[in-house]
Amino acid sequence: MRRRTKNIMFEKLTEVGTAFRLAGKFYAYDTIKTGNINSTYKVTYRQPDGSLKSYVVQKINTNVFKNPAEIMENIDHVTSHIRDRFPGEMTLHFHHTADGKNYLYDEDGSFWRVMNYVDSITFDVCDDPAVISATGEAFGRFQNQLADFDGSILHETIPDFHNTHKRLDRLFDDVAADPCGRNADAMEEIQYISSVRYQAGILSERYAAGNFPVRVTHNDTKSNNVLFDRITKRPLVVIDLDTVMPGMSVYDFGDAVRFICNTAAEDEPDTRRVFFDTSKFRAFCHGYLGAVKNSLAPEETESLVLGAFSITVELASRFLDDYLTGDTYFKVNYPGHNLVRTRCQLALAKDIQRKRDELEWIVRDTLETV
Ligand code: GN1
Ligand code: MG
Repeated sequence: MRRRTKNIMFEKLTEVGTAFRLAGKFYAYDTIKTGNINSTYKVTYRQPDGSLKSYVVQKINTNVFKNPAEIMENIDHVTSHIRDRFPGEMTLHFHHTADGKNYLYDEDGSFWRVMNYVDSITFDVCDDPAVISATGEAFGRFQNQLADFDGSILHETIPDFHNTHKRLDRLFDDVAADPCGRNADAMEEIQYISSVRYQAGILSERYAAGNFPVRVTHNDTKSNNVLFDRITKRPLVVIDLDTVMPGMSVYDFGDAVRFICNTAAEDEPDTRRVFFDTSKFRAFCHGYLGAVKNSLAPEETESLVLGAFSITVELASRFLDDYLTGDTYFKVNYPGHNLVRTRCQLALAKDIQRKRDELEWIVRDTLETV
């Protein structure tokens, strides 16, 4: 059975590579397991001169991205902007099919794209303050690079993606309907989210009302979305541009620290191991604020910690909503995975709440020193 799946994948990836006119002979492929939505593979070809060249092939999850061609248009706009304005900067390079498209719909209706593989390392967990600071710097620089980019030309690839207020409304609608009879497993979690519902939704409400700076944001600032040079441990390029859309900088900041400052994995089942590490927070702030402090508005610097709390509650509510409605959005590795993720994110949100004063102080102190 395994062998059969392997052969099917091998055949499929060969077919995709041919459509994108990748040179050489298909040599090998690996599945890249990072990511909760799309399927990602590293494929390697032997070139006529005997050398090996690798590519990243991705199958986009069209249940999540309803109109994936729009993602590719967005990415084209964003990477062209960065290439034009910052010629020395590395950007993602996508391949084209014979009819000039940077994507392929195969006969099953699956959506594929191919980009060059960048030899690099990524960090899912990171304890090195220099690397954490460099991650902050990379996302700060990304924000700066898009500062004069006209976000109105971008498609909203997932409507209301980080509208926490709406996400929470949807969660409580689904709690009311309880379509899979799973509410009983999550009473404590539902109650906690209900108790912070207002607080977690304030920023998105202010943004929706036009009372918060609109920026072009990445919207998925996990540390493993920055590629690093293996030797120098310096950032090379920010990847995963699928959700670049107008949004709030404080959510990009918040999502990054939500991920990188967690003392455990995003889906750690033992919540006693889940804390928000203030030293890592300081390191991230150093890099991020060093890059953007001159362009942030006062209401942004004042909302960074609330941004971290809000986006953490938002993600918890998305995991929980997916659990309650039958696990149709995020890939799950075992039954109850989404509930485990929810509990982990809520443990983290509670720790951010507990440490709020200290975190605010770190932000203020960092702003004075960078
Ligand atoms: C998803 O698949 P990945 O890892 O790029 C999700 C993000 C979540 C993240 C949590 C389109 O991102 O919003 O923060 O999982 N992406 C989408 O790990 O929903
Ligand atoms: Mg992503």
